[in-house]
Amino acid sequence: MGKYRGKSTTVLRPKTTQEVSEIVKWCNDRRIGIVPQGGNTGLVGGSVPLKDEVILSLSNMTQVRSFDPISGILVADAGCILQSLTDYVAPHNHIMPLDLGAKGSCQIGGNVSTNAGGLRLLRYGSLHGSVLGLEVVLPDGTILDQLTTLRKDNTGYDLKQLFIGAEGTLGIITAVSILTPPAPQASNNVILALPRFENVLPLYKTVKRQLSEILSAFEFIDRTAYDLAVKHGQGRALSEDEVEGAECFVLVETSGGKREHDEEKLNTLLESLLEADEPLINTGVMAQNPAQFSSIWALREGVTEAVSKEGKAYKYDISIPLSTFKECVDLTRERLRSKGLLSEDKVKAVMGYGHVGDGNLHLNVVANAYTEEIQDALEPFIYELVASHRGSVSAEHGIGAMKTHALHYSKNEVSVAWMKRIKAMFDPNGIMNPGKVLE
Ligand code: S2G
Ligand code: ZN
Repeated sequence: MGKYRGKSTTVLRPKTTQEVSEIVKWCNDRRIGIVPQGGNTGLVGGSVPLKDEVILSLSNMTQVRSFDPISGILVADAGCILQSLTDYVAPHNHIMPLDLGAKGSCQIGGNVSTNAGGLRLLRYGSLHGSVLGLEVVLPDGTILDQLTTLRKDNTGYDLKQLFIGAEGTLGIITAVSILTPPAPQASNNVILALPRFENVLPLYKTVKRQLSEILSAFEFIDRTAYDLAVKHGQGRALSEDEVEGAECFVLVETSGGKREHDEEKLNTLLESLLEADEPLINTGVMAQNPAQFSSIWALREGVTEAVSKEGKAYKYDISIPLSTFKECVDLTRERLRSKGLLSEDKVKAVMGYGHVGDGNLHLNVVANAYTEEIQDALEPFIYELVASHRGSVSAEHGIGAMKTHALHYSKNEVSVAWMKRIKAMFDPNGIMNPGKVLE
């Protein structure tokens, strides 16, 4: 995004856990700050130095340590790129339990460290469930080997959970043991054009009921986000007249065991939606082949890239009640308009897209430049809006450096105080990703 810039004299690229351990011990003894860095695809500045910290890159740790094609349990170095692991398990008819637009460069260690959500959480759950074990180098250099490949292990406190989502502030994840699900025999998707956003909720209810176990993703894109994705060449799933009059779009993916069975379910769903007295959708297009399946996904996954090509993005990754998604986007747009900031030369677009099934809205404001005027108009306005709905100021992107001051909107004082005690216990010298997550 070109939003976070650090100054560091040194990047270290260790090849083994032992080397990571020796580096960390050296830095800890000398109070030298460390920024652990994976694919550097984060969106809240979590992997960028704030002062002169050493960057410890995991990019040279890319070994797959083991894979059991029966259980689907994969043990891999933290620096393995998500797409590489997807390609590794595919011939064994398995998939990774997470998928996100940054898969070509994000690393599994960073995914776990940020508890990345992505596009498959609705079906395969969060990394807190699919991660079975971790190998972590603690701030004093100690190697914490919890790299179990056990589905069940109820022996004492589940320490690994502390590092999932800790954003490198409690230690450096050097290897991950993760349960990969069997690849669905058949996947398909449809893109639906809706006349009004209000239809998303009843549509979600209908789709869940009709597709039930084969539903694997339910994503929405508002019209502004759709037009931007098409403008920047991120796929064109619908024709002009199919888009006509649509206020937002929904991408539904199915993953099941039998293509004919799943397609019959999808066709029945589309027919029932279109034949209803008051149709919830204007139209829908179902992928007829792998290329069209990818093109429909490219539209949703490509919004991030389209936003970055359009301008400077203020990204608010929030969890709020589904019924308030559109209101939050509209209130933000009105806020900017009331401040005289909604114009081609200041704020070009305000849009919403995201994971309906997870209650996760990606509220994005695209500006010509990052300015204090726009920042002040957006914050704390948006955080207060989220807090008014008892939502989360960070659904999946984490806190990083961007939201340390906003943590209190979603976590009470007692919770933050105990987080600080845990941080002080693991990292008394404060060398591990300083200035991130906690103030
Ligand atoms: C998504 C990716 C980052 C963003 O597309 O689901 O999590 O906010 C986002 O564009
Ligand atoms: Zn997302």
